[in-house]
Amino acid sequence: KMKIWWGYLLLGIVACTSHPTITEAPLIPLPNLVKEGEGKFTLGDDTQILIQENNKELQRMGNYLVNLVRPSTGFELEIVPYDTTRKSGFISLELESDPKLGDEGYRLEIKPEFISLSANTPAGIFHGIQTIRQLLPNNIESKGWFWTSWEIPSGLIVDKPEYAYRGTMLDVARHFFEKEELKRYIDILALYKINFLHLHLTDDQGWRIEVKSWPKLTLIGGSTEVGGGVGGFYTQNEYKEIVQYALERYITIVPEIDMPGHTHAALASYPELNCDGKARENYTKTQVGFSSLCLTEEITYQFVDDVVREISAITPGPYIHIGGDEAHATELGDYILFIEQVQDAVNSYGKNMIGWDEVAQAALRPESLVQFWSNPENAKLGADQGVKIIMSPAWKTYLDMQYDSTTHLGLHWAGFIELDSAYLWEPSELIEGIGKDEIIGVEAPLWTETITNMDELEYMVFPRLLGIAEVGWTRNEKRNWGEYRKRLKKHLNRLEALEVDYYSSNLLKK
Ligand code: TNX
Repeated sequence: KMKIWWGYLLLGIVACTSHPTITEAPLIPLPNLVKEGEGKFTLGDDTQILIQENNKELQRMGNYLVNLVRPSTGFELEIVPYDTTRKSGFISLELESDPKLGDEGYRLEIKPEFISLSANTPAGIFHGIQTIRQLLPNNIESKGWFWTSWEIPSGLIVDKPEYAYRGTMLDVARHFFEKEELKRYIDILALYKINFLHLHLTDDQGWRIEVKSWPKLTLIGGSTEVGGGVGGFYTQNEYKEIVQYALERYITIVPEIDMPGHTHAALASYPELNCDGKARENYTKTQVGFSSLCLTEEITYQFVDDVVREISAITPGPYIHIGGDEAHATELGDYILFIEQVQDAVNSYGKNMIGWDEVAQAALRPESLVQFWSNPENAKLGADQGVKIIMSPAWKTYLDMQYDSTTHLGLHWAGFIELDSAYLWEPSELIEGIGKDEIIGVEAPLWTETITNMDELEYMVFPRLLGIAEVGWTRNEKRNWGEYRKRLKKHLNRLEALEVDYYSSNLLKK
């Protein structure tokens, strides 16, 4: 009798953990084409990863896959060069040239005998690996060894993103987050095919990045945070390590140095940046809009140039974000001239400028980007100048907005954002005159006035960000809240396996 009971238990475990068919697998973001096949592929200790010889990036992707499955499966997969005689028991990673797949797309074929993943670029291969990851049982995410049959349902996926820029922002200025916390966060972002992480490195309450020519910025400006905690900052080496870690996951770091407002931490560090020549006291409250660099002093422009030069030198990505928001303490005319000068500085170090939507009041270069957050008129001014727009409407994408009136963290100045609201929008249909051609993508910012640690971050970000990741990746016609809701419900087990403290919405309970 006991034997039969154990047998049922085992069957039960196997049945619950693997996805029955590929179309029933709760993939997020939803791929743009999924076709069912017959049977399933089973990952085993003897599965080999076949890669093109002499391709370093594919080699690295092979290693990434090996490391990904090792802890939970206990398998040590072998990476071998292509072998055309091999007919089964492998996953092949291959670069090809198929215009349909674009820069980040991939083609994934799963058969009982083998899995074949191909793309035009290593980034496409990486996204395809994330799909394989989500097709495996949820416990592939667990840190410890787990007994199950590691099955992947057969089928074909041909997929590519709708928008080139799919980002999120973390405000490390109001509350500081450690390097290792960022790495764990980056790992989770990669699973959802997010490819930009914008770091809001400076604000009134803190300066979080070492600038060698202005050392007091971190010494004084980095020494506290909202609420009076000890703050912190990244040395340039730590920052480079974060950038590299992200790069290896095809995530570009966008560093933001907010100017000319939101600069109180700099004004506290150096008296000469203030028009009255007096250093300010560190600020640990949350009201903003009162600070400004002194735009009439030459030293301010030296400061800006030094900061932009040093940050550009340690940022391989193409963008430097210069903030430009809520400069209420600056005259509009001065503001415009200042933004144009900062743009020149950014360009002179080989980078393109991004600014919050207010910067569109200045004359922008076509390679600059405008990040829409609140004023559609500004977004239009940007688009009229031929500049592409990043869509971050506060009332849809601000991850610090409360889910509803009972949420104990966050703010609600832009409204409450439940899971359905964050999902139910299309970037190209938000502002009249700003369509697909004007939009580079979407970004969901997390401001951290009320967010003090990773648990709180996870509660506000997950699972809301998954919906926004899908808004950025999946074609509008394919998206449907009712269907997404069911998929997300099934997907929650994966977040649990990842030990993510997500918000358990009533919308997912029925
Ligand atoms: C507005 S969005 C801000 C931030 C705040 C945020 C809080 C933007 C460009 N500025 O300084 O942290 O609201 O939600």
